[in-house]
Amino acid sequence: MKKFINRGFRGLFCLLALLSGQSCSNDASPFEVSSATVRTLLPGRTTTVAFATLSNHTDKSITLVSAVADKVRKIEFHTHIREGDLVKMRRLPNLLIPANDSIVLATGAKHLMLFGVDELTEQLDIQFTSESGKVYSTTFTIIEL
Ligand SMILES: [Cu+2]
Repeated sequence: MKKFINRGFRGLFCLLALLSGQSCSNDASPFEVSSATVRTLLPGRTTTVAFATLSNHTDKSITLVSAVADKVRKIEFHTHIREGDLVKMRRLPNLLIPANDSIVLATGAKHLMLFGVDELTEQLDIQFTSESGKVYSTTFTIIEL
């Protein structure tokens, strides 16, 4: 249902763009990051997490294989798995966003894990690289817990 609405809105924007004489291309922003936040560092800590909604507006799946940011030593893709009563974090080799779909990185689910963070100010630019070598530059907002 959500997928249908998203497509409907995109179609509407496209139609409006065409009516006002502008071009309409689905390739304009093939990969979109929204609600992108990084939790501020706790005192004495250099590890934190980042959440976002990652949207793929293309007809092919996008597989993100790495993420980097200035002043961050390492960024890993993580997920949570339940083992009996325990919930553990597991590293994922990549993040796959299906064609014309979104994935949500959230508490207790998939997330970005940031290690060796020197400092966080208001924003953090994170660059994702896909399996096909495309680089996507995104901006995350720093939030308090
Ligand atoms: Cu984690």
